[in-house]
Amino acid sequence: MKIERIQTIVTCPGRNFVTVKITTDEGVVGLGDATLNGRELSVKSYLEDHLFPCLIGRDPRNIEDIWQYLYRGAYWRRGPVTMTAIAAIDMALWDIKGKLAGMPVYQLLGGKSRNGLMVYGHANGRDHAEAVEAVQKHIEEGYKAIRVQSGVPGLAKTYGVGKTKGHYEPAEKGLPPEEPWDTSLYLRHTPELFRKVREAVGFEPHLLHDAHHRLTPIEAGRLGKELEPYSLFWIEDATPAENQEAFRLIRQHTTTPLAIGEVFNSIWDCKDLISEQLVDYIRSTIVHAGGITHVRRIADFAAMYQVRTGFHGATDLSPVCMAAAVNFGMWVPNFGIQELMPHSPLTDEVFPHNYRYEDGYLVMDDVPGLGVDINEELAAKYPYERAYLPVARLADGAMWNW
Ligand code: CS2
Ligand code: MG
Repeated sequence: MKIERIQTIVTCPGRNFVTVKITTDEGVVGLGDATLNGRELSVKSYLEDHLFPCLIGRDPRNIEDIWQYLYRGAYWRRGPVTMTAIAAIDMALWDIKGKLAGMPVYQLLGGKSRNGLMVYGHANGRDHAEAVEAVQKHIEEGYKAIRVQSGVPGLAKTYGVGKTKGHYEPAEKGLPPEEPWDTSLYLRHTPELFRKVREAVGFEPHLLHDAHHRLTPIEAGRLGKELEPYSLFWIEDATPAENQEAFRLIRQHTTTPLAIGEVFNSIWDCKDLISEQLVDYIRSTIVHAGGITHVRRIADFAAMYQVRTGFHGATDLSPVCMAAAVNFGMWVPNFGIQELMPHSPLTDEVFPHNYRYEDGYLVMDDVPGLGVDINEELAAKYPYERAYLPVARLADGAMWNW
């Protein structure tokens, strides 16, 4: 069996997605997500200019060898562009293997460990009252876990909160928008937000919060400590982790669980965080961390230290990645939670998929492969549109982490 054809499909049904499609000489098709928000075309070029020529004629069943060939064989290892490109090919090969076996990918990984993946939804409010209302709405919709983000009084725009009520989409068309940031305002208002939410809905729903890399380690320690009375499921991305040691300082000050990893692309980015038990949840997901083959390695390593998965699932992860994540989550023994930020109806139409939300969980049927498709005719109607994530600046104009 041979890889006969391999191509990328770029589409923008409201936001940009890059998809890899591999076709075998027997006509079996596999799909992989290759979307890297705001840097989409670099991955497309990496794939088309450098990887595809090496793949034609290879046996698509040799997933491990192809992974090693693309990783070890590149000499220049790691990095978000490389690892997203490898991930897309890996996903497509698992999809093909599942279709060949007539089994869902979770069966190939080892079978079902659970009936569904507990998800967390996004409750966003321009102010605390609106955030409380959004939490209540999620509870009515059956969510067992809810991430809460609110506008910060004094800041014109805050990460995680849309311009209009309810809707939030981080990337914007055109050049990168600039947003203000002020840590002291944020730290003053965030504990108050969670006090109000707990007062309104009690302690049953799990509550999560994303600090989106804005804090220094000691500030993160303080926030974690001040949020302890509200019993959070996690604080995410409390501080950047280029320096993994930073998390030692946070750990010394708080028992609020910590999650990190949506921007990581390799096991080496989280090796010390995991082995020193400096975090509780690892968020690196299939599309940005080398595919199922590599994320499985991260998850198994994490299991040794009681670190659980909490995969990234924002709208920039296409339904192809979400289908892979659902298969993975059905199997992985140390599953923690899965982020769910529903795609637009148009995106769902371009990528028909089997997984679905049911009463707080993502579930899927017993379908071969990943259980996701692409409507190429519809995709072709929505060509790529330049879009970027915002950048953040402090009051004096200096750049900050967005
Ligand atoms: C966020 C993302 O969902 C999350 O936790 O951090 O919205 C993130 O900003 C985007 O996915 C970036 O592409
Ligand atoms: Mg995040």
